[in-house]
Amino acid sequence: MPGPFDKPEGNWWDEPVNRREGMWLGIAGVWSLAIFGWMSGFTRFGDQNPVGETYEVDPSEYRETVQAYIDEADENEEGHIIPPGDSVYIGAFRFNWDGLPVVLEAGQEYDIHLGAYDVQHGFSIRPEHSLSQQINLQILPDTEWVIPMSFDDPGTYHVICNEFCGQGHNSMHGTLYVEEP
Ligand SMILES: [Cu+2]
Repeated sequence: MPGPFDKPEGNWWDEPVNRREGMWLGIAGVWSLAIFGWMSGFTRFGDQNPVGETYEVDPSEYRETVQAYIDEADENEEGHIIPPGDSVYIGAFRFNWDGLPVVLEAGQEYDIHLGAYDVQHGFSIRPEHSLSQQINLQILPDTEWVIPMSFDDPGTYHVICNEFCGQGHNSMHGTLYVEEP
């Protein structure tokens, strides 16, 4: 039996495609079309894609908006922010989060406003009981992203930056506390 590195015998490059080869080529063709369609469908159907609206905003202006929201908000004994309404503002900067920790009610829909003051940051939310479960969003300076979001289960949710943003990146952590209404 010839080894895999042996030169094949005869005029092997000029043989017609045999049935089995043709069948596999067909399967590969159909499958590549299927995953191509899947890729396109993934961005159009289902709830897996981030929604909401984006606005162009000056980073310093966004910072003022977040500050005004924090001034208006209440605090619990631990100093965690209780949003005054359905809008929650979060400002990412090197290397912390304005607007966190925040206390939210389970089951209520909030408009989460995300923005950055300096560079790109990542916004990753992970429930404490299952840290590998997560959503990941990108936060850009110059852009305010408003995302409707509600939490089904009460608990502690960690927010970490998952976009490398500088030397203190690994310490960029915040918390969402979701409580029973
Ligand atoms: Cu970071």
